[in-house]
Amino acid sequence: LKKVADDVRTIAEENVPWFPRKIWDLDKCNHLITKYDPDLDHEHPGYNDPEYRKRRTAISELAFSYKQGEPLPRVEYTPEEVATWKEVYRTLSSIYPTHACRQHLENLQELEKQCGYGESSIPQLRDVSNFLRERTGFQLRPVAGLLSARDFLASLAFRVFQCTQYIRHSSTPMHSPEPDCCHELLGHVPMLADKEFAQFSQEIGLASLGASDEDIEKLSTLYWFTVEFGLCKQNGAIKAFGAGLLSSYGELVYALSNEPEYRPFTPEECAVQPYQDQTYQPVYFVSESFEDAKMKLRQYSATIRKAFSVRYDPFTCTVEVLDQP
Ligand code: HBI
Ligand code: FE
Repeated sequence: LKKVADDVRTIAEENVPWFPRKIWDLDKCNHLITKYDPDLDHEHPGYNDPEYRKRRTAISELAFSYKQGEPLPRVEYTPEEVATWKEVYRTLSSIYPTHACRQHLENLQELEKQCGYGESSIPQLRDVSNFLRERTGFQLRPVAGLLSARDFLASLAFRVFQCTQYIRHSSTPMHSPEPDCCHELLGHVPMLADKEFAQFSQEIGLASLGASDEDIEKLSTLYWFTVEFGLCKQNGAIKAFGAGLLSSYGELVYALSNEPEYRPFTPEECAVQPYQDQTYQPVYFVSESFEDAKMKLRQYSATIRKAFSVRYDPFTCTVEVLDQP
């Protein structure tokens, strides 16, 4: 009888997609999706600008050659790049007080005090990563562009956030088809400095490890409608916590305009909601709080079919794999 049970387990394990077990395995989580790459996407505002593409490639090289544990590369930004940053910073800062959630506002203030945030220079990932490590244990890692959802989510399990370092094209300061440092530094970083939100992010990552392609798709949709485009209730008003909103003036205004549809956050519903990344979202999910969203995510994660469970060991930066009882 025991023999049969062992065989069953072996078969289940063989079907599990590879996943990183230790933080250093993230060096292998580097599969890029090129759909919005300025060298290949004709719609990219930098497609017809060889100077921009050269610069974007040079900064991407820093990410390609990066190995876990090395000091994060510093980039000396050009006056043109800083001018783009300044415009983005100014415009977004003007509506944060009315549109951003409390955690974002408070942490952005801290970043201004402690991390050199402001409109006159683009913060360096190294300084920002050190700030986050102190706050929530999250660290940044440079990435060359859009990663596969599996690789991107896996890094969250280790409290590592994959962060682009190049900036959007100067002709479109209010929009970028791909993630850029404005999106990461203004949208994601202030949120990753919040303990409850950091925990929520890591738990999406843990749920993704070794999951089927179908479940990765669901988790990445869940990520999309929360970490990227999530809204939450605060003091009776709806505020934004999603980084895609907090880094896009147009969609941030639209999202809180009462024009789109609002639904209470339920992971089951959210995970299968079709979305598109070319225009504003037709529907947004509203969380009661990060605590509430985290508890709902936990219940949802427990329903994902896996032959094992995982636990993160922060002392060794490894994932322990436990057999389901
Ligand atoms: N890659 N660099 C980067 N940044 C993202 O925000 C990102 C990604 N790859 C996939 C992805 N987001 C989405 O699929 C999420 O829904 C996981
Ligand atoms: Fe993002």
